[in-house]
Amino acid sequence: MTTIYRQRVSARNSDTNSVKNPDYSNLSITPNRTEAVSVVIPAMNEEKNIPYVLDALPRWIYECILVDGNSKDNTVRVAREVMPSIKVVRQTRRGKGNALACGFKAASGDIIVMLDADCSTRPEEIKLFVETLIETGADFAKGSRSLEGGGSADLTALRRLGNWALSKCVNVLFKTDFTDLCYGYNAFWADILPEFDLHVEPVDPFSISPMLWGDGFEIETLLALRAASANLTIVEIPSIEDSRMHGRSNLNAFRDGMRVARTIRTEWKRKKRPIEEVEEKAVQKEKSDVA
Ligand SMILES: Nc1nc2c(ncn2[C@@H]2O[C@H](COP(=O)(O)OP(=O)(O)O)[C@@H](O)[C@H]2O)c(=O)[nH]1
Ligand SMILES: [Mg+2]
Repeated sequence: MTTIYRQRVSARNSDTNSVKNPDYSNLSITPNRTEAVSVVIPAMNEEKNIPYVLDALPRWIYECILVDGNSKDNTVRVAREVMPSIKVVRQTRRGKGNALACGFKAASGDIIVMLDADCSTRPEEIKLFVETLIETGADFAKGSRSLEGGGSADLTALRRLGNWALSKCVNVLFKTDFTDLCYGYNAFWADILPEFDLHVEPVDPFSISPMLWGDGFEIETLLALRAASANLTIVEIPSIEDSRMHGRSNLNAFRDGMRVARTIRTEWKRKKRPIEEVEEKAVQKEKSDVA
C-alpha cells in the first residue's frame, strides 16, 4: 500500500463552514475504481508529441478528449491513428483556456483530468490525482511542482519567480495556501463545473478580440480562484513537470503573467461585486488593450 503525499489547501473563508472535510486517514492507492475518468488534452500543433502522451495514458480511463486549436500540422490525424477511440473537439475561440472549457463541456465522466499534449505532464500521475479525489472527497486536486516530490524541468527562472510572487499574492487575498498557482495539471469532480462558470459560445465575428476573459493561459488561475471562492475543498498533489519533448511553448512569460495578474484582480473583485459587472469590465479592458 502506497501512502499518497498530499497537502490540504485551506481554500475557504474563515467565516464559512460549508467546506467538506476530507478524510485523510488510510489514504492509499487502490486498483479498484468505478468512477469514470475523462482526460481532456488541449493541443495545438503537437503532432510530434501527442503519440507519446496517448500511448502512456492508463488503459482504465473512460474517455480521452483532444481539443484541437486549429493545428496547422497533423495533430488530429496522428492522434486518431494512435487512439481510434479518441474524441476530437474543435475549440470555439482561441487560447488554451477556451480549449479546456470546450473539452470540459464535451466530457461525460465523473472526474475530469487536464493533461498537456507536449509530454510535459506525466500520464502516470493521473492515478494519483484520481485516487486523491476519490479517497479524500476533495473537490479539486491541484498539481504542484513546489511540493516535496514535485519539480519542473520546464520552468524558466523568470516563470518560477513570477509564479511564486503570484501565488503569494493570491494566498494573502484569498486566504489560501497555494504553492503553485499557475500549473495546468489538475483534476476535479465534473459536478463542480458550474462553479467555474465557463462559456464556450463563439465570439461575435465583428468583435475586436478573438479571445474572451479566461481563454488564455490564465485559465489555471481562474479555475483555482473560482474553486477557492466557491469554498470548494482543494488538495495539492506533488507533480513533476518534464520539458516539452518537441516544439516551443506558446506561453509568453510577460504577456501571460500580466493576464494572470489581472485575473487575480478580477476574481478578487468578482468575490465582492456582482459577477456581470466585473466580467463586463474585464472584457472591455481586454478589447481596449487589443485595439
Ligand atoms: N487547443 C489549444 N491548445 C493549446 C493552445 N495553446 C496552448 N495549447 C496547448 O496547451 C498545452 C500547454 O501549452 P504550452 O505551449 O506547452 O505552454 P506551457 O506548458 O505553459 O509552456 C499544450 O498541450 C499546448 O498544445 C490553444 O490556443 N489551443
Ligand atoms: Mg508545455
